[in-house]
Amino acid sequence: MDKEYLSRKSTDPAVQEMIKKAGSEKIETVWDRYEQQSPQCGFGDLGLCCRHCLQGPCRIDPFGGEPQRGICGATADTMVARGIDRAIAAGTAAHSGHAKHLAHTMKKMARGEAGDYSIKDSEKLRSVAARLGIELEGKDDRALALEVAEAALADFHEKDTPVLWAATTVTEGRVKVLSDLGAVPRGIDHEISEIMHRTLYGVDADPVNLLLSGLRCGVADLAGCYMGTDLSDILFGTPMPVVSEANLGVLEPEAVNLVLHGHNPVLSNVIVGVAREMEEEARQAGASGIKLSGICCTGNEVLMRHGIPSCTHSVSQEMALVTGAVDAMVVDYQCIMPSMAGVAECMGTKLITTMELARIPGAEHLPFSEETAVENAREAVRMAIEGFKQRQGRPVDIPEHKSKVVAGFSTEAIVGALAKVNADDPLKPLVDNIAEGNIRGVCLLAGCNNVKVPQDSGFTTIARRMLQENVLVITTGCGAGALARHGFMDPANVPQLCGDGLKAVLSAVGEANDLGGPLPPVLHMGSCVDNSRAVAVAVAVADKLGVDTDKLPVVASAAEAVSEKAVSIGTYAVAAGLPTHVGVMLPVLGSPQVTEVLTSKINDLTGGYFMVELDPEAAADKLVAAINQRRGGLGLKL
Ligand code: NFS
Ligand code: SF4
Repeated sequence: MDKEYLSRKSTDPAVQEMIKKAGSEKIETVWDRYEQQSPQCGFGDLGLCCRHCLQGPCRIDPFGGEPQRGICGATADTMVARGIDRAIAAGTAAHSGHAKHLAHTMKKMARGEAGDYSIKDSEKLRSVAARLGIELEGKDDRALALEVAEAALADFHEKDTPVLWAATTVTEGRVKVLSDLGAVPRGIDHEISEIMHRTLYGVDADPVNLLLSGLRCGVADLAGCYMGTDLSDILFGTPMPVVSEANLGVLEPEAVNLVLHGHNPVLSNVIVGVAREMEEEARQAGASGIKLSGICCTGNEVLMRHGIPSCTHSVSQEMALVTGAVDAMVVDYQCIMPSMAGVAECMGTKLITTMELARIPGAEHLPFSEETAVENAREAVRMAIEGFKQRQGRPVDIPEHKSKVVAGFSTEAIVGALAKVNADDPLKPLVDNIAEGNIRGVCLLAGCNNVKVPQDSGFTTIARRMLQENVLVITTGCGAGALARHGFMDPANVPQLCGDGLKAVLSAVGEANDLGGPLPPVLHMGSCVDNSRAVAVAVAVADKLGVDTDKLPVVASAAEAVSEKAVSIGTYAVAAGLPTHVGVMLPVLGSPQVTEVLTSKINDLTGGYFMVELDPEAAADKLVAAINQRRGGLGLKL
């Protein structure tokens, strides 16, 4: 395997080492299977195939030849709009399913049925309850938590009033814009289910009407994400800055390596606590201790709250197993490749599924429930210790690469850090620096690593350019993972990465907080549901300036998107009025009408729009141009 071949797969040197190893040991990886799938179907790529009924599959000639309609008469525009709607619904179902799980956990906790959980951030509980319009007077935390959990669960079904987690989380102006468009959701599950209905055989054929319901579902996705963040913060604590590390080099050959992968902190958070108590058991088995690390968004959750290092992310998840050093990997749900079971078997790793809705053939299943959380977590740690014993005598290959990471930038942490600069008016320093141009704007880098993009290259290229242009970069999900592994969260790299204006701001805030140096170049805001935190910051800045979010010099980018969750997040970014870049092909280009709506016409309605740009340098140009245009609109100097 030559260098050029490897750098087309991943730009992470640790991952490259493991791809080489996988190649020499004939372990099949995601990149091998991508080659086996190539060339991929052009109809599918463009969104021009339909399987929504049993008369299909139908497809449409993108070059204007026959056929131009499906058997039922559906046009390219109808098919593409239906397809993208279903992707938005699936993404929304995932985020809000995660939030619903937390709501049930919180309800059980409040009723005394889940004794392993408690309220970790009572202040956040009170501020969320107040935002929802719940009366606080005379209520203790438990009673309030029950009301918040019930309000959360009530947001799922159809009701006469808007979804609370949507209507109370955006600016007042935005509520008006979305109401006028008919894009305020009335129940999260209701919007998902309505999309399944209208995209059924012979229901909605009007592309614009379809897209509008997709937009409304996207706003429901914001609600699901925001709820997920709120409830996690209440139950597990609101993240504050922590120092940690990222990349495969965090694995320790002498320790019990237990990797946490998936999304929901409801299990992983308990494992973190339990593992600390079980160190002695690990030492008795001959280990130096228990080394926890994370993958994907579960990794982000435990990094943000506990400083647990990140192992790797998304497309390179198999590579963690290829090290041979992982004793057990505990997964919950979402973004876990089914192939993990095969690689785990090859390497002698225990792959442990825990959730009823996410079982993987070949994995061991350890049923998890909130009522028995600590007991289940202990069992998982014991399985890892057992795995460690079985590993003895087998070789391991742990790449030496790892980067220092300062993470934990929740909205509260950012406001807290700014309050050290101006206690009376924390947002003033941020707003002033934007106005003066020390900070040109804000860019959110979010989403996954896609096998079609050399891993991390989209994120690092865009981040580099943004930082040079003095754009404040905030990040979530596997994008945050990418930037963490490449040193973008190490404050020592501020001088070489950031332009002068941004450098001065990061240094001033760092100094005011006695950090002994600047804030890191890029701020890690958490998992993908925590894109809600980025919305919260944007809404706070907009309210402070007295404008709506579509006027702010704020942009978003999912340079290496994979999951349907990225599509639903992109949709709410556009609904909030943000220019939103996607770095891979969306399956919409087969419909000129849908493409035009999403990339331009929607701009007249919400002020946001999608930009599809596969070249990250060109994408960076477009993002900077969009920021400059917004600055112009606010009368700020360029
Ligand atoms: Ni987001 Fe997080 Fe990663 Fe993509 Fe998957 S882990 S929820 S979907 S792959 S960023
Ligand atoms: Fe074909 Fe129409 Fe059925 Fe889709 S819904 S598969 S276009 S007949």
